[in-house]
Amino acid sequence: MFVDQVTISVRSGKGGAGCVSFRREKYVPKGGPDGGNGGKGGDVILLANPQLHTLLDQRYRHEYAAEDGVKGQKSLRSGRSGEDIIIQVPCGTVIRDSESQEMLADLVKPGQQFLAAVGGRGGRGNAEFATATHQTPRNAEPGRPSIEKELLLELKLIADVGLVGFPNAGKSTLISTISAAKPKIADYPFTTLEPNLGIVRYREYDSFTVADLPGLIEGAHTGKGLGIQFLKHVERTRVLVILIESFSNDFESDLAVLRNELSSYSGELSRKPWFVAISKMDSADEDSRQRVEDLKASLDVDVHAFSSVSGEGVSALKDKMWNLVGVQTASEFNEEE
Ligand SMILES: Nc1nc2c(ncn2[C@@H]2O[C@H](COP(=O)(O)OP(=O)(O)OP(=O)(O)O)[C@@H](O)[C@H]2O)c(=O)[nH]1
Ligand SMILES: [Mg+2]
Repeated sequence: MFVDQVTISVRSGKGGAGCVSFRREKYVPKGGPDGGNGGKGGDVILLANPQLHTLLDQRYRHEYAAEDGVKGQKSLRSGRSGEDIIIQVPCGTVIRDSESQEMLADLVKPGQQFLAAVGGRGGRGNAEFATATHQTPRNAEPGRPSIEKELLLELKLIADVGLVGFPNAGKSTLISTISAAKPKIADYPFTTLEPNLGIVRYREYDSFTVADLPGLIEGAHTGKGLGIQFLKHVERTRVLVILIESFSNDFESDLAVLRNELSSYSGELSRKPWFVAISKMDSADEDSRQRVEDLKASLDVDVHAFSSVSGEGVSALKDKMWNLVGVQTASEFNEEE
């Protein structure tokens, strides 16, 4: 199951109380204060783990509490600190305060962390309060309280390539052909209800990720079909491939509809680098082949014909994806510099 939004509550550990104690030894009549400090409460940390691709774990468990610090003890012994709790989430998880909706963190890179709730400091024991004039302090500090928060976690997949197209265009078939992903494929619309991520092995040592998205239809931005909610997952793909099947009667108008749905979602989506891929070329007749050629001539973006069934054009399609991702990555890199 693909889960892309979930609310969790987190609580850090309380600090352990400082201890009030006086040294008692056989031949020392008046021992000084020897109460140790309390231990710090555990932190709650969210950690981006590249092995995870959904917030499913957090759907099943939504309360997380770190351990409290242990109180201080006599003989100046400090209490043990409470254990931190580490919540593993997929890369691409955006963390918000569930009340204010304020964005607190965006865990994009593997290993990136967010300290969601810091553990309470331990209280100082009475030994720390001894001064030259006040040698027998009977006070110690309580530990600092824990912090509780409700967090909204939202996953926005990070893929290199996003596949966008009408239902039934052959998006899932393509991803199952070029990657090990095994999405459901069927000859009816809206087979894919949740995005699938596939890793495409490229040449010997390289790879890139492709997201197969649910089908888009005209009026999706007004809620038709599955709507455009899931387009949040293409917000962070580097490039888009717009898939149109060779059976289409009118490539240009299909393309215009799809482009319009993308720009209705956000201007940013429509500015992403993209090209067109015409699918199911194995079943294309002479007429469709000619229309593909006409489309190529009329557009100033690339048009690439392929078939997942016969394999025609698939390897060149991978090359195209790889090249466009490479160009885009290089320009992002230069922007960062
Ligand atoms: N002839 C032919 N049929 C194909 C090809 N690729 C996909 N199909 C068929 O087209 C139908 C739809 O394929 P899917 O991959 O499920 O399409 P989709 O774009 O993922 O559809 P949704 O998930 O509903 O949006 C299935 O019956 C596939 O077998 C192809 O290259 N050639
Ligand atoms: Mg599909």
